[in-house]
Amino acid sequence: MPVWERSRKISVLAAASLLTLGVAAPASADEVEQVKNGGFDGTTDPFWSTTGMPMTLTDGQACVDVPGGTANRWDVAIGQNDVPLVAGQSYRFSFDASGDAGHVVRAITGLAVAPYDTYFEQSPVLGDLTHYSYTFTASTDTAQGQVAFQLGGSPDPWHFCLDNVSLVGGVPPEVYVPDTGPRVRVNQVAYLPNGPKTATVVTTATTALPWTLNDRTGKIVARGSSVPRGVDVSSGQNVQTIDFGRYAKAGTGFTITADGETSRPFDIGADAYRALRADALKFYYTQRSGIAIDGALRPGYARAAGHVDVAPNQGDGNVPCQAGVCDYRLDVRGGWYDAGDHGKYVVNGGITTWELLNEYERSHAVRKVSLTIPESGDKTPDILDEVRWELEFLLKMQVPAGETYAGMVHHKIHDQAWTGLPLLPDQDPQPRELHPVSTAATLNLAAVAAQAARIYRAYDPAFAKRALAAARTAYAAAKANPALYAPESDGVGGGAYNDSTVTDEFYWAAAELYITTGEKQFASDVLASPLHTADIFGAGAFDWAATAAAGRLDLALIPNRLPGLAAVRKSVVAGADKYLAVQKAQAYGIPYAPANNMYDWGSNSIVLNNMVVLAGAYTLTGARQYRDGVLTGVDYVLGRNALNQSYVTGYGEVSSQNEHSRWYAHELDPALPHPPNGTLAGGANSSIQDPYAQSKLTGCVAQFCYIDDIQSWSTNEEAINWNSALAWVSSFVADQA
Ligand code: 9MR
Repeated sequence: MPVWERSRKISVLAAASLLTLGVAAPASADEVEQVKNGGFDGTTDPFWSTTGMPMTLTDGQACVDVPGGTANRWDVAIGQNDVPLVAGQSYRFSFDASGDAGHVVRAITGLAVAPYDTYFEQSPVLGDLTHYSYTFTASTDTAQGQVAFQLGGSPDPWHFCLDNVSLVGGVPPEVYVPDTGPRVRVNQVAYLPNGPKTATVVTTATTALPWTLNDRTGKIVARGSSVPRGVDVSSGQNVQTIDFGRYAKAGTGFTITADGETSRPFDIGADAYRALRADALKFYYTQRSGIAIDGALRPGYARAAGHVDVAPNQGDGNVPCQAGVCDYRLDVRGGWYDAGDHGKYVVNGGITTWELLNEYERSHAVRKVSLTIPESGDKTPDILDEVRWELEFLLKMQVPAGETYAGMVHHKIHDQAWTGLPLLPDQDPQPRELHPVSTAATLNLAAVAAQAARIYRAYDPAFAKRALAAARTAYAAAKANPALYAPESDGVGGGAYNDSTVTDEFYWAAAELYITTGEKQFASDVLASPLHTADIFGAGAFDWAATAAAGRLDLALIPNRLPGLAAVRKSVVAGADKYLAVQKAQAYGIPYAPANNMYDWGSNSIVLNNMVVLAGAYTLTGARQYRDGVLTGVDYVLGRNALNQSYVTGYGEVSSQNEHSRWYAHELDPALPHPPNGTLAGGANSSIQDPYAQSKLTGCVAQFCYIDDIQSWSTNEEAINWNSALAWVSSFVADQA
């Protein structure tokens, strides 16, 4: 697991929810204080403070004048080291603090020595002296723990006082119970008037229940009986389903009532999907690296250009390789930040670019959608202008002619070490490094540059030519270096994106090169690939690591003359049939049922990508069940789920809004924005790799392995490859209206 912001936070919940659940409170062990002299009796020892920021004892409190003008929270701090922590033990971390109004303290428990992992953090906004208390469970054993109060990041100087610092071990662990609201679960955004409409009700009843559909005035406009479905595996809940698809009138503020519960409100209409199609794509402008974000285009989101060689950034204009990897430097400015971090990774950029360009090729209406970006108003569709920002970056990652591995592509470029949150892109002080080339990255460039060549030809023939030349060079280089794999171990300062199976990338690249050029050599490679006839539609159809379906879908759906296309198309329909069967078997209508009920990292994007296959089958056959499969699948992402929430910021009555991001870090700093509307959260992830999710969700059943907190990077990050799935599917849905 990459060493990144290891942190956890806990709100005070415990006793009340234990009672309502009827769960016995855990027996308490001896509670032991771990902090020495937390009351600052006569001295501030053994607390330390950053050089240049002395502590003074004032009325029995430790106070400091915090200097202004520092960049990061951790640049100035007070703390105590040598605090022991025992893995699995729960601690109550409490203190009294005051500060000039509106300033923030980042209170952490972490490691006092490199790599300074944070195990638990809270960032309360200060004012008058207030008592703060949190409970968390330690994930690591160490004798070198610390409690610290980080005070940096303010442009102006301010005053901070601290008292009664305490870390008590052996306290009862906290039991987290998500607030899931009414038991009737609906798509909180909208159902299409001419689409299927299904809801799920969580109930102890095992026989059919009456339900009503009420309009915004409360008038009953339809009624029926639900269908008992037994215990749903993905949630562990006993559920029934409600089919109100026969009601086809548009309107707003509908609700469903069943079993004494009334759902959150929803619309019937298509407007929301036209808005979502635009918002899901507008997401990319504010992910851009190397350009200032214009507040006139994105009110509330203006920020300075990131990584353009202006201090404290080290910049992406002249980036060296990691030690021993190469002796040249590259200008790799531009592109999109991958996710909530400041890294830029070719394989994830590749699949994202493919999906957005595929949206352009498959959904005609998207060509006219304005994304309010600096390029809006030129002759090129906005979606292509936005994708071009990434394509230019991907092309820069290719090793120049004359160098070792010329034509291959560097796997990624990111910080030398992980940074913390919040951190605006232009404030990142870390050195940037190019990581080794990989066969996977090289084939990603070959695939998307080939795809781009046929798409941009109509708008910019010179660029199309350049892209195709780069694609050919990359493909040849990958054939000459077919087994240079990005290792799992390369995960410091950025994600590993390790991948040691590249038959799928070879197949995909050959397919795109063939579709664009029609050349025999590429057709032969496609036909010779074992993946061409394999069943590639597994639990998830495609993602950054598994790209064969991108090739298969394009061969089936983008005009080309490959021999045997009938079988290719049939295979896509067969894949869609599998996802339909999975969807029908599940009472929440999810076209995803991973082995052992283990939801994968970024599961929302997998759910959506499986719907891209359903949509492909609809295009190929015109059979309504595939279209309905997509429309029903969307319900899950927008609120018809065990947590009763939409995973798209700003869409639905209750939606994710604290996605893990260094610059949309509103939860940590009220001066920063939430992610923009139309941002998709990664979603339920059974492996809950981050300590915060572990502290809340250990033992969670599939759909429940999610929490809308900025610290949960394994369940709640935002990412370019997840939003591309949302953009693709929302465009398809908007097109059905
Ligand atoms: O989405 C990626 C997931 O499939 C991997 O299992 C995980 C660990 O390597 O990394 C995820 O991608 C993250 C990347 O490594 C760094 N930027 C943020 C990405 C989303 O969480």
